[in-house]
Amino acid sequence: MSELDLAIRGGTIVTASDMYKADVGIAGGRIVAISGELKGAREEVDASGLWVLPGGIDSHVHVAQDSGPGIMMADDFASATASAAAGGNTTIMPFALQKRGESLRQSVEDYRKLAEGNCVIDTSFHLIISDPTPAVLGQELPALVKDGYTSFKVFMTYDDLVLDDAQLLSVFAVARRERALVMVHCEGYDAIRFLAEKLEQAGNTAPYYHAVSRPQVVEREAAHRAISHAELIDVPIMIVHVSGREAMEQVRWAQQRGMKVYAETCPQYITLTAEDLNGLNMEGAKYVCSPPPRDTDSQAAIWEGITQGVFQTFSSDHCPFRYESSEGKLNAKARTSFRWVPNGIPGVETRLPILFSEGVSKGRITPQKFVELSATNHAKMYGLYPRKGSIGIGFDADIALWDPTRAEILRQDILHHGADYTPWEGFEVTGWPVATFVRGVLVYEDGKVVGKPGHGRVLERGISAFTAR
Ligand code: DUC
Ligand code: ZN
Ligand code: ZN
Repeated sequence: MSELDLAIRGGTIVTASDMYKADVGIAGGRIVAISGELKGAREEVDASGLWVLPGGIDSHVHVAQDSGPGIMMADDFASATASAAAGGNTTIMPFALQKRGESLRQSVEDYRKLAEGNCVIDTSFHLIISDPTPAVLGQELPALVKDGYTSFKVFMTYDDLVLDDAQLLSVFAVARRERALVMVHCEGYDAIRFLAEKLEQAGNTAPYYHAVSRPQVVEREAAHRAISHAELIDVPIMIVHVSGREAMEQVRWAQQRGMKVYAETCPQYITLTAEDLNGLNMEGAKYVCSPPPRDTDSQAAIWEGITQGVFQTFSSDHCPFRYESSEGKLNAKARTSFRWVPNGIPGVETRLPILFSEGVSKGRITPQKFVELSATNHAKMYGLYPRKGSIGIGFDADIALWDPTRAEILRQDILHHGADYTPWEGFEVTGWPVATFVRGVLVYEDGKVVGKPGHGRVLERGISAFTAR
């Protein structure tokens, strides 16, 4: 008599370290058997010719996040998790945003209500700290870390979010004490403001000037400052969405000095350039994100960083706004200046095909490195390992069945996100997710999201494997 709920037969399992042919047996939502040939299961899936990957974990996405007056994100939890499932992902990690003057705990509770009952795949929240008051630093943050919110993001730019150096240091100190992981958005507030004002005064207001107002030096300076603060406090940090050569070199420099400085990069920084913001009329707004895409030298530098191990994670930074919308990219003020174009692009569904195609199919990285960058390291970095992030006995049965030879052309009309465009319209990829299972339940198959909102859970997390002392 079989105890298996599901057997996935004949596929090639890929983990961050291995690649081999075996069947996978699942019971109670977990992987309970891996063997040459498994006998008997209530359900069977034929994975011949396919790769059996740990489902993607996208540790940097924005969903239903407050984006300022009159601006709405294009995805709620139902659409974001459906889109993520269709892209071969099984967990996403969005941000619960503290608005200034608000309690962090309240922000998390409000955000949780938006997610619960609506997710197709699992989700887990980072925190965004915009107001590090004594109560937040002394009581709320430590309590929230204990409750499983073990990572938080801080910003070095944006009027409503920027922290000054003293505030950054105070947050870093709490992170050190609680062994939480701080994610840092490295772009310098004052320099950006200075440049943006000069550009506007000269009448340079088109979306392209968004990139001009945030050059690499602005990111490099902020990265160096964050690294210096981390050294002072002696705390590990994660520099998110590293866009180009200059910030990558800062991270590499810190790592070579033995510091625990970690880094993330994203699809936009290996495939797009600032020239994409230079479209006709307002078309460039479709590519406005921060930091902005750079140039081909920076794309090469990001690959250098990926292959040298400078980057631990490859995330989407999915931050979707509709283009043809008064609440999105084409809001009333956006035509008056790049400053009013909401920052962010959709990408949760296209992250894995782009990394696989540009990385594995083009011979830049191994299949194992792909798994490390897309799933395993996200789980380790953010305290979900060994529950998630690999194919092994005892792991949640979060699995993407992947066709490594399937060629597709990325187009808006095949995607499931709430945005009305993709920055990768017409982009050719080789390698495609054909099915996604979350805790053993099929949520996506061949173009269709079949999972029910509510199957996805909101997860608490443990302490990062990368903040261990
Ligand atoms: N930072 C992000 O991480 N995402 C979107 C916009 C931003 O500035
Ligand atoms: Zn950011
Ligand atoms: Zn982001």
